[in-house]
Amino acid sequence: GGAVAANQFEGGWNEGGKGISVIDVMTGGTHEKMREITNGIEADKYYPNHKASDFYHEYKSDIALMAEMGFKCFRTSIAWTRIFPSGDETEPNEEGLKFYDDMFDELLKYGIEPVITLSHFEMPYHLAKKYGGWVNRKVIDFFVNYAVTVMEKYKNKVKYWMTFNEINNLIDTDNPFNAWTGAGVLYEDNENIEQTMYQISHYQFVASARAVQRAKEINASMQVGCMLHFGPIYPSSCNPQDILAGIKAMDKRYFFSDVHVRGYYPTYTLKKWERSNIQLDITDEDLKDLKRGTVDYIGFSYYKSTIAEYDKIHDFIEVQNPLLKKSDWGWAIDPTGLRIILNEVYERYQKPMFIVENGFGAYDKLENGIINDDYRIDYLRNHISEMKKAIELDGVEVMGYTPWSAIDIVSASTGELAKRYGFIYVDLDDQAKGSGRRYRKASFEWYKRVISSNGEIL
Ligand code: BGP
Repeated sequence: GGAVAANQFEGGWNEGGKGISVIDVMTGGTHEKMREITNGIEADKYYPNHKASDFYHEYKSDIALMAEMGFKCFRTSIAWTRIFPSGDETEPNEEGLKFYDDMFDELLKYGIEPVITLSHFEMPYHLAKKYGGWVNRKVIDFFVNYAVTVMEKYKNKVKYWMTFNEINNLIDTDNPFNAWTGAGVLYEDNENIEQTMYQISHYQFVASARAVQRAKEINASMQVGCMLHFGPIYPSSCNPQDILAGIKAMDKRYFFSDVHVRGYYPTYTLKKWERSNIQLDITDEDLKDLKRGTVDYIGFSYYKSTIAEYDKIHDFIEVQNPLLKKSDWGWAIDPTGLRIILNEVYERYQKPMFIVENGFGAYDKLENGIINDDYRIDYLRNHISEMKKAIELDGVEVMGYTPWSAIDIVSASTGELAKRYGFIYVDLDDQAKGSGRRYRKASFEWYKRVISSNGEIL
């Protein structure tokens, strides 16, 4: 299939009763210029997610194009603010529920299985402003109310769910976008940022665990996954210190999947909290929830790999790989890294793996209605080949593959529509100017054959 996220795709940011989300106050940026988080909507600023690719109005024709490629599933998110515009209401917005009801019916009409992320960088702005976002334990209940409402509503249309998109972004506290898009939090300079990050993470772990338990009560056949960004972090040399640096660097990622999958905090984290004197609000009930609400599968995004080099002050620093080619945004192209991460994560947890993002962002060119994206075909062909080796040679259980992105959408990090990932080109530029017409790229026909041959014809 293919993947997108509501906030990067739908547009219709204030239609159908939808409330403002944290991404709706983020202006457009570029590879060089950071996006800005404004205080509310400022009249003279440009917000790319307001219109995005306008799927909100184009969904029937876009889904018909996905069906033409032969999609068996389509990963997207439900925009929390379409269902609970402010986030703290008790009753849902019926217009929002109807939009997804109609959209899921359109997918199922073609036999396309919806795969739904509950929170993908688009939580209600009101929860950030009034409650401080996920630093507030109350947000757990608001999230669970939202999750239960949609799981109940769509219990016979959606079987596969995920809770928090790339929850492990939170650990990189030096990028303010991670806490803002992932938790509605803007760190203050004078606070203990690391303590706040772990507290936010804890509340999201508890919220995820409660959602998993409620899912099973609603429909026992539901499968709920976690969602992380995964990629190998290689040691920069065969020096044992660098090897250890690589292992400790991976703990940044494994911390999140360990809690989601095993249901308790790993010892390396407890020791970290002890030596950093991190005191969290964790109740016995929370710990019981974590244990009872472990996930059914591991959803993850794979784009690139990185390198860790021993550093006596920070344990390790991440450096670029001189042996790998990079995308125009500097992301290392490493298909073997996908096979490596599939092996390492599967052997760690023995849970089914779902690659819910894998793709190549590029400046595609539309010339006379043609987009020749052979570079994207190469990237995907090589990654699918490595995925096949992981399945056929290494015995990894891979339950699905939904490349990012089914169709051109707004980039999360830069807000650019020009950073294109889709099999389908959308004729809009970074200021939402253009016909909005859809064009099949070269990769569209290629991927259609990949799907119809179930990966035999690459
Ligand atoms: C992941 C997100 C997606 C998507 C992707 C590509 O972080 O889960 O939302 O955006 O990365 O990144 P970008 O859009 O920044 O190029």
